[in-house]
Amino acid sequence: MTQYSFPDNFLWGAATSATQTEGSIAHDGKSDNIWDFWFKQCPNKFHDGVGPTVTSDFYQQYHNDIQLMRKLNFNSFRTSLSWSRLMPDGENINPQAVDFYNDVIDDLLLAGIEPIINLFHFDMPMHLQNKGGWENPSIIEAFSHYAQTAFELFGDRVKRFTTFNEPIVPVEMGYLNTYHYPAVVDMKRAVTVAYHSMLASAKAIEAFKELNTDGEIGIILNLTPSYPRSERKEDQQAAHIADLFYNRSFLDPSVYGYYPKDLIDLLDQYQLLPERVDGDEALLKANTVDFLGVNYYQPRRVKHRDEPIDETILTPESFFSYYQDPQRRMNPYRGWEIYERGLYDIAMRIKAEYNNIPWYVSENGMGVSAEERFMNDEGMIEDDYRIEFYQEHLKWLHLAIDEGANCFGFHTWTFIDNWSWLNAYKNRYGFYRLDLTTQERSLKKSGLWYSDVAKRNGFSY
Ligand code: BGP
Repeated sequence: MTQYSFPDNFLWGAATSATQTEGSIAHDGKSDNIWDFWFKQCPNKFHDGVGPTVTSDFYQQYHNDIQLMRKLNFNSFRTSLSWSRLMPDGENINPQAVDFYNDVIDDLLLAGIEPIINLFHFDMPMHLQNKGGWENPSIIEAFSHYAQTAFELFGDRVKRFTTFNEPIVPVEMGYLNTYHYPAVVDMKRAVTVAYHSMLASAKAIEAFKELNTDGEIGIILNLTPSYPRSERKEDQQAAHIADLFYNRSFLDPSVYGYYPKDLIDLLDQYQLLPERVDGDEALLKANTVDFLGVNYYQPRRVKHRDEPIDETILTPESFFSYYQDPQRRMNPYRGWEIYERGLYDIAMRIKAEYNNIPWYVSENGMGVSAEERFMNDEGMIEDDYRIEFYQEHLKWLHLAIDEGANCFGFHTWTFIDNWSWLNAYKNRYGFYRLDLTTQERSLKKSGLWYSDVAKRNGFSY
């Protein structure tokens, strides 16, 4: 048996987001975000017709849920603030939202759980989306005003904030395919959305630094290592381009404060560069992150694209193709590849190419359908597949840390089964099973296992 011990003060916990757990979407002054609006407009767009109204009801049940986290020996937990709850009209602060988030933060601290607070997790307030959302440059000021408000309200107790969770996702899902609102396909607009997100992140970081607190600010990125099909120059170039679009377009401005030259040249060549104004470069350069959160689910396997580029409908995939490695192992429910070593590769890359900046695994998890199949006589779901999934990722992470990776924690996705943007409750990820009829939470075997890992700061295998 090998003992896998993690560094002192390593963070153990889970992540989630406001929209996926809070519910109460029209309560206590909250205004609509794009999800609330879209669900009202087109419920059929949502899996099983289930929208963000059906959640684990964190808005009402946070106290109980935090006790459950404590039982699992969490020492940290990440969720997001709902922008449309905290500032329903973008200007005025909603006192009921302040009370709610204050209570959540205080409860977490009382339970010995560090709150990590994220500001944006896919949930643009509708009144801002109506003005163009991330496309309109005025969003940069609006976001930094919201961010500053959050820092002032909660920064006395929250020591780690993050500006965004996966900023590529609203770009990709909302502007390159039609899964998220506003569901358009337009690469030029997508690039603008990505650019404004990065400027907004930098502006929020500037506001944070001006407050001069003892806290830290980071960003959460879903990094997808891009592996070329072969050593051929063309496949390598395809992997390089996939990496530019999906990783480095957020990683480089966040950590270095500037964009990769290859990316700028490529966008320029296809007239895709966003409008830039004086001061943008300096803003990015001066406001880089203190730490990174890395969400890791799966890699990208890419190859040279043989078909000619159709300039009338450009997307990142105009410049490379995907291929399926016959050896790969899949999570058949979510359709994502399981490749644990990818986490090690990310860790080594951050060490070698990104100044070994402090980072933590901010999401990693396995969504599985129809888990009631695995329920034992005592009513516990025996999700050994999930335990194995985490164990294998943690082994690679442990090796990376041994080799000098500056990783300070591991958060799973997620704590209680939660609502998913595209799949509602089809794939479950939680340590606790959520009964949607009774709201009952029941511990899965993986939760029991994780509580032990968190307690012992590691595991033996
Ligand atoms: C991440 C998101 C989460 C969560 C998770 C699982 O990309 O940050 O919000 O949804 O993926 O994905 P899904 O719910 O689509 O299975």
